[in-house]
Amino acid sequence: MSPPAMLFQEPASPPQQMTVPSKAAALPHGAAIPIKGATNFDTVEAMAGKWNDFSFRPIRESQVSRAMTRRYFNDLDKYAESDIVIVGAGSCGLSTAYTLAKARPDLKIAIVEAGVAPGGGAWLGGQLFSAMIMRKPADAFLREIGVPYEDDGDHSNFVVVKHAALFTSTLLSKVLQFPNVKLFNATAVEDLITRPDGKGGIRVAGVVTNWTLVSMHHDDQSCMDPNTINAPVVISTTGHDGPFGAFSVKRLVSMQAIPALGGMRGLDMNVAEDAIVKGTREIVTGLITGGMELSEVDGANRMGPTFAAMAISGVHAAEVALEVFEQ
Ligand code: 48N
Repeated sequence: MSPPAMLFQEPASPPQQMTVPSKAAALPHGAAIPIKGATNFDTVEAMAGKWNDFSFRPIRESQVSRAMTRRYFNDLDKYAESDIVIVGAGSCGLSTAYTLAKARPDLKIAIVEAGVAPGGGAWLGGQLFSAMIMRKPADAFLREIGVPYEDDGDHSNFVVVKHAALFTSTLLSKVLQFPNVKLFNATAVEDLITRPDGKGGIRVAGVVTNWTLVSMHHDDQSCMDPNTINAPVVISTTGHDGPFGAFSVKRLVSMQAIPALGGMRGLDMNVAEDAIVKGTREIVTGLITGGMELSEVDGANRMGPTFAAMAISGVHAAEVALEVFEQ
């Protein structure tokens, strides 16, 4: 039975084909739109006083969208097979990335960071104070990456970076400039890719990722499947606190790849920092852990507001990873 005519009102005529709204839409990808009246300045100084006629070069919104999405999806494709994945872009993860990328420009290094802002806990010193303390000999890492610091001379056992953000922003800037490094921030590792290790256990062979906001809502939405990155080496530096803290080692326990976590112990600066640097290692085949995530595995003490161990644990984690590649 056909529905009554009044419910079935065919449109009078098919919608007019949308004409090309402007010449821009017909431009090939990335072509420059003819410059009409855009002002040109080679330096910021040259702009002084010329605001009445100031005008940016014209753009079409789709050009912005294509410039962003093309690059992002090219990177997703390129890093779907990475040599090394670093989970967590805190002070340890970034120090690891810097050391690795500098030593091996041939390796593809993907950094997966759950936060929109990388840097983890290293934007402030302690209790929201600005200055960052690093015990010697970690001042050597500061000189390596070009971070200025105050040093009271050889009789002093530590140096002071006047603002923790100076360390983190300098390190982040160096890491992001390496052509063989890609940072996927606002992206969470929500599982590990594993393979049998042939000895009854597992080896880690990559990471499972999702947008962090998606990862945080698996319990209130229907299934939102993840993405993956294959890599023979994963370096997990996910810290000891925060919504995803100590992620990889907790996951290794839940999949019974390691028996249990030691649980981070109380604060003891002298014991904690040496233990973290010395203990940085491959926890299971294919997964290296450093920084404060390690304190959860080993039951190491925490050190509170001193960051030397984070930087040097990163240097050690990079060395462990390179040994895997040199085997
Ligand atoms: O800064 P964190 O938390 O971790 P580390 O180990 O680089 O540095 C630790 C340091 O900041 C301290 O905790 C200081 C020294 N205090 C010690 C003490 O006694 O309290 O960085 C970890 C990063 C963060 O940016 C997280 O967002 C990220 O890892 N992260 C993840 N990213 C992706 N996927 C995950 N599953 C994930 N989990 C954490």
